[in-house]
Amino acid sequence: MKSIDLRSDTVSWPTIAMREAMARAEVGDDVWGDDPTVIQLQEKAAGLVGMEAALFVPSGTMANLAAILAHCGRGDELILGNQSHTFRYEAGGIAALAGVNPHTLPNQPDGTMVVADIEAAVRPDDPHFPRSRAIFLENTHNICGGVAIPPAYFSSVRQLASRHGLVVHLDGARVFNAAAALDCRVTEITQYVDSVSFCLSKGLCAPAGSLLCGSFDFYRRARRARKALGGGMRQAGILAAAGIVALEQMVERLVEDHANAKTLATGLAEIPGVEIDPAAVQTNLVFFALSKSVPVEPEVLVERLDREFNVKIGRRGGQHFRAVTHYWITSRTVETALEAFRAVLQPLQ
Ligand code: TLP
Repeated sequence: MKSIDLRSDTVSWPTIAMREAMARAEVGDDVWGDDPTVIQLQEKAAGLVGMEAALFVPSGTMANLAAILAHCGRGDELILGNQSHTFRYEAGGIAALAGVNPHTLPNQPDGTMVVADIEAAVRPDDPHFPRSRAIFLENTHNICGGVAIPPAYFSSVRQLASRHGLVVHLDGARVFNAAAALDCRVTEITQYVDSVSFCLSKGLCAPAGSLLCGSFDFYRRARRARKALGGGMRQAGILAAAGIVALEQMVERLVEDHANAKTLATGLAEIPGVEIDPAAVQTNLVFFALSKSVPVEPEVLVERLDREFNVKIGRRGGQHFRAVTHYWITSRTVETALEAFRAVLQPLQ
């Protein structure tokens, strides 16, 4: 039996249509700009988010770092959330490789940073200070619960950034989930930012790759940064072919993942000792905690679900967990996963 893998949407494997497209893909050397399938993917991606150009990169982490390198110089300062993926989970590349000063502000439960806090964080022109250069936003916001941040917030940050001559980058690893949850076009969000990265390899199921999108000029700088980071790939059309299928076939269906996440959250809420507010689940990320009153240790829950029921969930420290729905998690598998949770957490009832 295949496992029910809820650790992340990154674990989703490519669809049959993707594998077929990969086998047929026309390829060339993309470092030389010769790969027709990569070019097609990049044009499609740029069009989707309403930008002039898009660059195919191996991962979301590289997309964000290439964006930093393209926007900022050494010693510049970047304003970003203290719960942002770039600050917390990208191996400190911002400092180690870009030489950029991270200026973190508290993320609110809705995934935003308070606009007045951002304004107050912008440095005056004084040789004592680093130069404020960019603002990083994230949508959906992963750690804040997979919440979708509406376009109006992006509009306010844009106005503030323009007043101070700052650029805005969006880590939109799951920006199509955000648009689906908000029932808006993705361009309603991306129109307010200078650059956006999004991932093909999460809910969209492609085996690898992200797109970094912005102006032609930004694209040229990002392409140089990608080369410096070792992210120039040769016959990358094999991967891009799966990405094209992802954009054509997997975006519209993300609402199904959100519905399954809601069912999972609702089912978990009915199990005594599981702490979760199903109303707070907006997309495909389900965060929950185990009350200390439950006589099951967190590591035992993870281990028994896996060993006895083939259900994998993410452990987030302490009593906290994350379960993520994606294409390979159907409404049936959600029910099976819930039965496993019940078997471990309420064996005598
Ligand atoms: N997130 C992964 C882990 O790294 C935590 C996950 O399982 O959710 N931005 C955001 C908002 C992300 O959630 C991720 C991956 C990335 C960037 C990085 O993407 P990759 O893994 O392609 O480098």
